[in-house]
Amino acid sequence: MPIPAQPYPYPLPSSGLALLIIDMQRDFIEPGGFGDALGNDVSLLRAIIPQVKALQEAFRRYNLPIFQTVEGHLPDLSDCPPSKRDRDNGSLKIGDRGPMGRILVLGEPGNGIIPELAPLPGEVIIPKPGKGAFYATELETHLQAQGITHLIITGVTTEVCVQTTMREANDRGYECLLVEDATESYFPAFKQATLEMLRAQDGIIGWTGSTEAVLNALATQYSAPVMT
Ligand code: TIU
Repeated sequence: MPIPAQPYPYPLPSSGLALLIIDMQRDFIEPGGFGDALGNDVSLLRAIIPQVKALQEAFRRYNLPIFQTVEGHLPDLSDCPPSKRDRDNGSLKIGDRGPMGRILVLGEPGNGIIPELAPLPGEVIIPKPGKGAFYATELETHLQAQGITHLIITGVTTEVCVQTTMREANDRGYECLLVEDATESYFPAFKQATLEMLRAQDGIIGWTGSTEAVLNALATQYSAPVMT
């Protein structure tokens, strides 16, 4: 059953579907992290947690793959271009020590996924040094190994890491649906513009749709494994 979506229904496949959760890490959602250091109101992003959680639980229920990403750098910052570190004019730069450990460094407390969306053992977490989830990561290797062709995309922030990832995925041939109420930005106008530009021109980059539409379609198309 297709998912009601814009600009037209999204063709839900019988196999090859995965959920991609982008950067739902403390750095962007809690005070004292990278998002805060950049001068943003990080509380805005919390609004989507229930929807991302509902999608995560549904994909688990139907035994469909889930991939989460975290944006972060190696402790020696060898994978952080100086341009990225220098462009931040806040009091704390990437690699500096903040209230949640070193800013945007892999393994630090701030780099952890928020507790509400903690992955289960066996669920893949992709560390990524850039904004896109395909650049310098193992994501595509995982997707190819599992025969994934269709991605339901969620996470933060809409116009930065989420949009970059969806464009990278589209260029690689993946059919992408961005979940409108499961992605958020520090800038509401940027979120709206991103949704519109991605689905314009007959879905030039892909589709957008609601959590409810995705959940309803999943419930119709995939049956939960029988618990014994
Ligand atoms: N600053 C901002 O809006 N986003 C990022 O730096 N990274 C992600 O979007 N994950």
